[in-house]
Amino acid sequence: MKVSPKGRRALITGITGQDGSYLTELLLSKGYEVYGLVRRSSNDPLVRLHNLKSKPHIVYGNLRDMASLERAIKEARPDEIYNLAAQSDVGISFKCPEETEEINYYGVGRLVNAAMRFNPKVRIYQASTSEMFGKTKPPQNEESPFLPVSPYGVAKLKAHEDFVVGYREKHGLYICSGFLFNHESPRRGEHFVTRKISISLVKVKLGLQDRVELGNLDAKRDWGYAGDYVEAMWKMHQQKKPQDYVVATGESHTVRDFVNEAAAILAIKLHWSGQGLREVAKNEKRKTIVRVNKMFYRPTEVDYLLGDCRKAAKDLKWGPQLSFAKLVRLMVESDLAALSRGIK
Ligand code: NDP
Ligand code: GDR
Repeated sequence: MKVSPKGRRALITGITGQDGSYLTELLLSKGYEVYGLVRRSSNDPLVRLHNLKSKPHIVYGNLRDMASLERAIKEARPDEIYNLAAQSDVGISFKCPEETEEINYYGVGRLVNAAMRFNPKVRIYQASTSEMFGKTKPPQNEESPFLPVSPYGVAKLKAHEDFVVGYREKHGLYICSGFLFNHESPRRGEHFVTRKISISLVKVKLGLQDRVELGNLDAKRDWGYAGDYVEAMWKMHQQKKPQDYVVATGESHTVRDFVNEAAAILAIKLHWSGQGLREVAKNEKRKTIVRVNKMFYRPTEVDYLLGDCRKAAKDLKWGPQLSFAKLVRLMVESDLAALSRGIK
């Protein structure tokens, strides 16, 4: 018999991030009592949560601080934990590898140990990532080898091996990893490439910016919609046994494709020329709109991600709802509306 989620308690770490906001909406709509772990910040960390009709409970804590996690878990008394907190920027992980490991690896260990001590029956979702597949040839699925090439990917892989697979086997803990491929939305952080393109091209359209500078235009990513992906996280917690799942669309596009799709929505006609660091896209008036800047290249790159999510489709009855074209449109139109309001 299925237990109704109504009245169940969930703790979301990373609630202030993109996924945290969508997951909060989903769990509140299902009747969960939602607690969100928030770390102190000099800015308003709750900006993505302001428009929610009902509100989650906020508990202060940090994945770097064991005592704070123990306190948060004691207060939230969760049946389900969603560990979304991370230093999630792959590019920054090359610049801050220790901080990345501290949060994305040791932080997971702290959270899992604190949770298990409090309630050995707790269910934990760990936000694993396609970045762990790294250089592995596409399509990538649950059986594919892991070959991460960034400090971010390495830390996430170690967390998966030690605390997800390891604790499931050693302690019988209900813990699972979602190997989520890139997922985007109007709430995506502005330094990730999709949102950077969407905001920048809107600004170009409105005359607020001359051009956008990008790194590797040939990188291929399997981009889905964050609102769809949080549904898969929840479904992973409703299974009889904890298992790991790839969550993806099964379609891959280059960064250049994303630029073209966004530009077309804004009726900016782009003409590409040159190669590598000299590649540019100009508009009809021969003004440069996109330029490559090696500053945005990474020391090592994941070239091609393409997820095979047949296991999630079969077991979880999950599938992506929003196409690539609709996702780009959603992001561009949202930025256009917000920025147009700003200049009125
Ligand atoms: P975001 O960068 O939007 O959010 C990250 C969250 O982690 C923020 O709430 C941030 O808080 C919090 N956080 C960071 N460090 C700490 C810390 N030391 N203690 C407590 N909280 C902390 O990421 P997304 O929402 O995009 O991603 C969610 C998770 O899924 C991440 O773990 C990410 O690595 C993973 N993932 C994401 C994918 C994607 O395409 N979006 C794909 C695959 C995996 P603050 O607001 O204070 O910075
Ligand atoms: P990624 O996302 O590294 O895949 O990690 P990001 O959007 O940062 O990069 C995607 C690809 O675009 C290339 N790129 C650029 N990237 C950024 N950020 N800025 C640029 O100017 C630029 N130009 C080209 C990158 O080199 C890369 O190939 C995201 C994060 O959400 C992780 O937390 C998550 O685990 C993975 O997705 C799956």
